[in-house]
Amino acid sequence: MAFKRPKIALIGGGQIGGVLAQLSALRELGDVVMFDIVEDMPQGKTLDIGEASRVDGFDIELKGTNEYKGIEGSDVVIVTAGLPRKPGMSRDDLLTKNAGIMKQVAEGIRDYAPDSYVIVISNPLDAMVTLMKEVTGFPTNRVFGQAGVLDSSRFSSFIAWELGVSVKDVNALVLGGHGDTMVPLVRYANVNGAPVMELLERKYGDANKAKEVMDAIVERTRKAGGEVVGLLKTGSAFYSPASAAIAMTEALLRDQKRVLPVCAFLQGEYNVNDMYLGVPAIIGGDGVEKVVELSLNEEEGKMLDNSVEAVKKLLEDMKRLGFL
Ligand code: A3D
Repeated sequence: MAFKRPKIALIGGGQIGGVLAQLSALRELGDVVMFDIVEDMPQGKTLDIGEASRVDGFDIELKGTNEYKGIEGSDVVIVTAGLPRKPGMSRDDLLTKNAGIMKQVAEGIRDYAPDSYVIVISNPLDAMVTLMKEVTGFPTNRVFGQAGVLDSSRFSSFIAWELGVSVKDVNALVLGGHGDTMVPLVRYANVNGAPVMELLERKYGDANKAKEVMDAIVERTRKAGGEVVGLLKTGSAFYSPASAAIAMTEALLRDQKRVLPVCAFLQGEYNVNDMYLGVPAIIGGDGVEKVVELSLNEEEGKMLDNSVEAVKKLLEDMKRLGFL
């Protein structure tokens, strides 16, 4: 048997899809095929990235396609297909459009890459991952979503910037759905083991001020996506979401057993049944290998319940619109 490079399919060749392709190549994670419905665009983007292969020094093949047949044999599929909200569009209109796209994408993956592991990034994330699982019928360890790696990276970055320490030494985790109800876990946040709240109290010499600063960091984390949108004016964050999904892809392809916050299917963990939610999980060669359970205090538990309710509402909307 000859060895061959892994194959990574990107469904959606927009802003995030482009960075995913470039990062996959720079890290030599595998050959890349980019699928999009826009004619010639994925071919052009992948050609452009591929033409830097000599400069960047990667032996990776990049292709663009407008046909699902092109994703045949893919080991990993990363999904960013979707439409942004347009003026005058209601929340239901947007959900109907994006769920329609996701259904189509899931059918393509089911038919042409039946053995693949699927990472969904498209919003509304928790609903789109659920639909992906329903339509493909893949086991839940092979269908998961990216949100928590990014939300946690944002939380960690804000803490590092506030404390003036290297972000490499910050460990901070965000649980829950990808939205305003996400749960940044302040009590577990630490700098190489030192609790962040203790460090803030030492910095300010005042527990109230430390709490105020942390509350602002938590709020900024919850609204970080909107902050970027507000500055960009058109489109949403794309570099950091792509980096986050690449960390997950690398953990999978290199069987790293990393503990990453991902949108995973819960069956009793965190007292949640048969539902996708953002939680830490071991990501290795078999996808979501195990959900890692943290003990939560009453306040954290309540915040997570609140997030679960928000995701449930989203799923009910999907049912009402005939998608689940
Ligand atoms: P964008 O640049 O618009 O790219 C989306 C691409 O999807 C476009 O190239 C479209 O042509 C393509 N597309 C549309 N319909 C189809 C279809 N039926 N099949 C295949 N491709 C199709 O968006 P983006 O790359 O900035 O964002 C992609 C998605 O990620 C959006 O849903 C965002 O809301 C979401 N997003 C999620 C996060 C998370 O952390 C969860 C962060 C940022 C963005």
